[in-house]
Amino acid sequence: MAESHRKALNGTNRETIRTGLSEESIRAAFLDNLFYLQGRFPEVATLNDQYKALAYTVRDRLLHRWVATTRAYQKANPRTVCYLSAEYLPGPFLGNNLLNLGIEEPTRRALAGLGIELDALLEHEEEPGLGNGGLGRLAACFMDSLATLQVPAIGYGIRYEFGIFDQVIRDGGQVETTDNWLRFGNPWEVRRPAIAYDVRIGGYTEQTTDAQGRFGVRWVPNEVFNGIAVDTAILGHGVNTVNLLRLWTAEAAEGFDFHAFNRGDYYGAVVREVRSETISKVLYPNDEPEIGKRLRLLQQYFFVTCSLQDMIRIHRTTGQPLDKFHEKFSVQLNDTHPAIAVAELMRLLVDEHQMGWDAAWEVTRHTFAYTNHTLLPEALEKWPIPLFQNVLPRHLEIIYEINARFLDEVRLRHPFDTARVQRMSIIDEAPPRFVRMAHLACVGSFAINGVAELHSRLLKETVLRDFFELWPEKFQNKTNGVTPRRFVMLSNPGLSRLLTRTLGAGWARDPSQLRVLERHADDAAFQQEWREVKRSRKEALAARILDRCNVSIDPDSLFDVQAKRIHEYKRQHLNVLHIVTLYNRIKFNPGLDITPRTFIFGGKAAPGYAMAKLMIRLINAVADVVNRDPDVAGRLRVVFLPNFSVKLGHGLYPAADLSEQLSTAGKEASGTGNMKFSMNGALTIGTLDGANVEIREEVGADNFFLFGLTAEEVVRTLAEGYRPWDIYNANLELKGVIDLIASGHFSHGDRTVFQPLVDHLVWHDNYLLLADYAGYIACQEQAGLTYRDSRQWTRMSILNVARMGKFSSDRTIAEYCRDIWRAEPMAVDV
Ligand code: 4GP
Repeated sequence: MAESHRKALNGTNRETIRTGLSEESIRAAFLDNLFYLQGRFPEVATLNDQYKALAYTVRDRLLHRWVATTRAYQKANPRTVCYLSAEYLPGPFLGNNLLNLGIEEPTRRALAGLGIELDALLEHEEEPGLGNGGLGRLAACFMDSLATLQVPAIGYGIRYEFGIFDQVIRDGGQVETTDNWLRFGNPWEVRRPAIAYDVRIGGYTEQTTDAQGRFGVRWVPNEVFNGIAVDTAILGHGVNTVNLLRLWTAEAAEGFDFHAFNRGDYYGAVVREVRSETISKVLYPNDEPEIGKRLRLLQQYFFVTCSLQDMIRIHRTTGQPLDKFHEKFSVQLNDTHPAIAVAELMRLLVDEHQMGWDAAWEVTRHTFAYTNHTLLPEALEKWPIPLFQNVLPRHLEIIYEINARFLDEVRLRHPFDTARVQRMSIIDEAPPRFVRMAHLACVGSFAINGVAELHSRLLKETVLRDFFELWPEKFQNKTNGVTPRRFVMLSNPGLSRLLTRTLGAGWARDPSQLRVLERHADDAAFQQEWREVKRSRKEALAARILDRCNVSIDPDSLFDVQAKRIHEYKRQHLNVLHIVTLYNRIKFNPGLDITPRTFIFGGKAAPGYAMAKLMIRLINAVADVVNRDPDVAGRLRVVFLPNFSVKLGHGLYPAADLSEQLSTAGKEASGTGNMKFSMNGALTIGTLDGANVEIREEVGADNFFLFGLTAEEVVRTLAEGYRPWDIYNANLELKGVIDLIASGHFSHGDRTVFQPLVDHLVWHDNYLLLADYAGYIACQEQAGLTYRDSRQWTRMSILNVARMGKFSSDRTIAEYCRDIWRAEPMAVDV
């Protein structure tokens, strides 16, 4: 045993080594884990060994609380929230767990004593990118808030072997590479081979008769495989509650291929195994039509059936009958991805547990609630019937039955209205016929919600209007929120310290306390400290950008940031039109006095979304020219930060001065990046869309840069026959910008590169960039001028933070608990 190890263990017993929170216990535990789990001693340990040893040290402290929580839940049998989500984007765990355990400082010292820097280990962690963007990150914020509010909950999902692709920028364009996040193993997960369920696929159904002469249905699948539980502990902040994130991984069913094997078909069996494991192999991108993606439907069914079987198992351990299932569990469908759950629960209850149809339907429709996350028609899932029939023949029968009964209800309410019946049907009759998953979700749920006030209203008025007319009582709004622990405390420790010194430590759990900051908004000394915090985050980001992108940026310039998925509706190209406008202005007037700006972009485009990829190419092309042009040096800089992730977000939100929220009004369901920026003191330039509306209401119109058409004006403009060509011709500055892009100025003289984008703007422009251009440019001018008045800007920044309390995900979760889940907190002792 290494001398250092022996010394560290001296006088420490097993209990404190596993659970103690002092510097000494942590150091002893770290060395113990380094030795026994990694087989290393300090002198030879690699960074990865050190990271693992620390992660296990922290995990021990979680497990202690996890066991206590499970015991407490077992004893009290509380009502439990189950969050079904095909995506989770939790971000790195190490820092967050240290924060929630309250042991960051002793850990830092314990490592420093061994000559190891905590920050290097934090940086080393590879995050699970098991989501595309907002929807997956929201699920992770909700898990954090559920645990922090001590609400019994399980998050169910898929343990993708490859998460969202890694983005590399090559020759100015996006290149996707596989995200091999499990390469070095994942110290946070615990595999539970004993918690495994059969997943059946394909085949046919047949009628059966039991001994009492009752008819039933038997599903004879042609494939069976297993879903195995892989658990991650989710600790609340400053509490002992550890909830479960249970992700399923697919494996060949044990014994299923014995046949093949006995016949000597060893390779046949192995191939089948490979095929089963493909199910949880890779995360699909959003923003691409999924029609025909059989594997995607398999994934959805896979995690839904495992999760429901797991809930039934848990419920049975309580000794309660299955007709009380909905009293034990409230199951939230995170968008339509898990909507097959409605049919699957019916199948499990009726076919597997011999419940009558009506009783099973009573349970089912009191179990589920559905959250919609998008109004974009292309994102509303529907599955072609031939595919569905092929994969889930029994579920199709069940859906037909649910639909027949449902449409009878519609006919009773609206006699003679066949158009309505067709519109509302779960089956879209247009060839080849489709299953509409949103309709299945609406019919099978007792509550339906949007994610911001405007979005919930538009849902009722547009996509789900018929359902709203039928069941107005089901409809609710739950405005999104984000966790202030990860997005302020963890990612912005300087701001966090300033807030705690000024307000006391309570703000992170009760962010309404931030309001007290209003009193300090004009205090010159406080303002100075506020600016220093921002400045230090900007310097850190500048260093990172220099390191990763080899571009040097000036921390005194205005950091103007847009970080989110790349999509036409999010209008990163409107931002580019502004950059080129400034560029042209300086070129025409070299002495022009403008506020120096650094434009920073981050975000991925779906691999099959050509226009979004062209937008990335445009950003990089403009960056390339602008950053090399001596005429604009010191005034304009443009950076595309590759491979945006939660971890990169930690460095980006605190460093931003201006947050770009440019979506065409009516298109962004809520947005959550907008909240993260504003909570870190960035001011927003944005449209009246999604949660921007409510952010502006909270922070005050004077502290928000508003531009653009309203959702109603957007609809009207398009209905009246929108002609972007006319706007292009009428606005000379805009024309100059578009012509410069079209001329090949940013593409080495090649006029073809950006032609599809330019043509689309001047001839179609269905996201109305040109209509909003003039307003946006004027608003940006205002923002630039305001930035020069640093007292005024700082005041606005302070007021933004002071008034963002509403957007803590704790508020959102408390509302879900009260209005939808009827779930109560339950404290856990250790
Ligand atoms: C996103 C929405 O686009 C975003 O507005 C919202 O804030 C977020 O969900 C969480 O509700 N949708 C997705 C998706 O990420 O994949 O549909």
